[in-house]
Order: sequence, then C-alpha cells, then structure tokens
Amino acid sequence: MPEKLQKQLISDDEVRQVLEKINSLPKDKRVALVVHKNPPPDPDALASALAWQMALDDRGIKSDIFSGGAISHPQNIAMINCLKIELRDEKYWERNSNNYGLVIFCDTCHNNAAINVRPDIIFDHHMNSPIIDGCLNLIKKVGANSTIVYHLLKKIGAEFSHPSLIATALAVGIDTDTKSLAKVDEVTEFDLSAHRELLSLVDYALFKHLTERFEVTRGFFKCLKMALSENIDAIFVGSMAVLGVGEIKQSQIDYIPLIADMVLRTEQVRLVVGIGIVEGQFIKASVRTDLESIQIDQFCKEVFGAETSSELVSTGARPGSGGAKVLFSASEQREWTCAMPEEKQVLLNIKLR
Ligand SMILES: [Mn+2]
Repeated sequence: MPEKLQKQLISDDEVRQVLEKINSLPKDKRVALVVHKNPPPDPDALASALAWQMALDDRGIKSDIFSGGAISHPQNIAMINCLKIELRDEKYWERNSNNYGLVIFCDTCHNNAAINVRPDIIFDHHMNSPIIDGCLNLIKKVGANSTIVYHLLKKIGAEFSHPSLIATALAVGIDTDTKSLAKVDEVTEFDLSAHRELLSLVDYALFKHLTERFEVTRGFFKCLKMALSENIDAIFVGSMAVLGVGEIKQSQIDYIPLIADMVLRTEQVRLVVGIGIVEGQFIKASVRTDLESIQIDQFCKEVFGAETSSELVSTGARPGSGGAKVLFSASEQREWTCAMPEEKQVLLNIKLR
C-alpha cells in the first residue's frame, strides 16, 4: 500500500508487541532508554526518551536515560535544564547493567547508541538503521522520532495533558527535526497530525523558549563576531557560505552548527560550511544544507579527507546536517600552538580555502 494511504503509523500488532515486552519486565528491573552519542542527543532524541520515561512511570515502571557525547548545544542544554532530564552515562551502565531488564533505543540504531548493549525495542526514523533480529524494530520513515513515540503512546492510552511536559517535549522534538515542519520532503501526515495535536496541549511559553528563545552565552556572540569579522562578501561563494569561527573551546563546539543554521537563512544560500579549531587539537566542521540532492556524509568525506575515519564523520541525527572532525598532525599542532593570534587567523584562512 502506498505510504500516503496508510492510516496508522503504528499497527495494532506493533502496539501489542510493545506492551508484551513492557509487561514481561520483572518487577525488580528497570528500563534503559538509550539515545544517540554522535552527535550528542538532540531535542528529538531527548523528548522521545523523556516521553517514554514518563509513560513508564505512570505504569509504575522505573527507567533511566542513557546518553553519550558532550552536550554543548544551547538548545539541548535548555531541554535538559527546563525539562529536568536526568542523564546517565556509559560508566553508570557498566556498574549497574544488572538492574535493567529491558532496553529501548530512542532515535538511534545500534552503531550510534550511547551504550554498547543489545536493544529489545528500537524506535528510530533513520532509514539506514540496520534491522536487528529478535528485536522489535519500529523504524518508520517520518520526520521525527518524537512522531513515532507520540503515535505509539497515544495508542496505548498515555496521558499527554497532565503534565503538559510530555506534550511540550515531543512537540519540540518534532519541530526541531523538521525545521518547524518546513522540510516538505521529509514531513509526513503523521508528523503533521502529531505536531497539531501536541500543540493544543503544550505549555506554549516553554515550547517557544525551547524552540526559538533558548539562552545563548556571550561566548556564542564572540564566535559569531569571529565568523563575520572577515570581509562579509568573501564568506559567500555562489550558493555556498564558508565561515571560520577561529579557535574555540571544546564546550563551544556546538556554536558552529548554530551559526551555520543562522547563515543558512541568507538569501540564495543553500549550503553552509562552518569551521573552528578546537583547543589547537582538531578542526571541527559543521555542514548545513536545505538541498535534498546533497548526501552530507559523502560531502564531508570528500571535503575533509578520505582518511578521516567514519566515526569522526558524523551525519547529524537530522537530515541536511552533518559534520566532521579532522585531527591535526603533530607538526600542525606545534605550528598552531606557536602561532601569534594574527598568524592563527592566516592559518585558519588557509584551512578554509
Ligand atoms: Mn531525530
């Protein structure tokens, strides 16, 4: 049946299988909700896991969310703070794995999960996710994982209005992954209905805060100043923009995609490459595009070198976004450490070319 005519995103049989797995969890065991690590969890992943955590809690089942990677994007930080999301890491898993009886992956597949464990259920919307035998694979071609989780939780009768926190989280997840439903090639009728139904339940002030008005730091504006300090016209090359944010700290890495997202809004610009040098150790690049025709992972590999190992080339959790990390050689590192600020600018410009 063509996808458009499919009435339900989640079949009755899938609901039955999910409930069967949840109901067979031993009373003394917890559920591990696992999100992706590279890039670190974004609003869609965090919302999916949080919604599950609250829905399980309603059924008297305790769970923990496992994440990996340094979370530095201001929007992700706002999600964690405002929604009071508690995250556990791989080390915690290693010490406590015996406490868990069910593993649910949210917005990730096996090769990019925060912890190395076999999942029982996978919720994902990345269509390249490998199917795992013996695992319930709920991998659907929709704009956001939050859409899958919403439709499933709705079918099992989860409550979204009390507290409206779940609705807000899931709406933010869908909004972020679909660029406010503007990604017409990816947004499905299921994303539209989930977004519409959730919006009527959200804490609107919090929704706006998490989608558009999350706090940024002064450091962000310093990066922005660096990125724009060059001759503005030199940044734009046809429909492409290339910008360097200079040397940044590890904790500022996510300013690059944030700036790239802003610059992607420039008239006629369809592709943005943002580059920064992180603590003199490596080059971090972020690529953003609204062109369907560009395969971001391929693009990153070609531009940033075939020798860049695949784990250092990440395609974002969201289509149209990706990045690369290119390690400095020992001599490049020395050169960078010894360089004066003006020389650093010149070196960065050379790298940009
Ligand atoms: Mn997602």
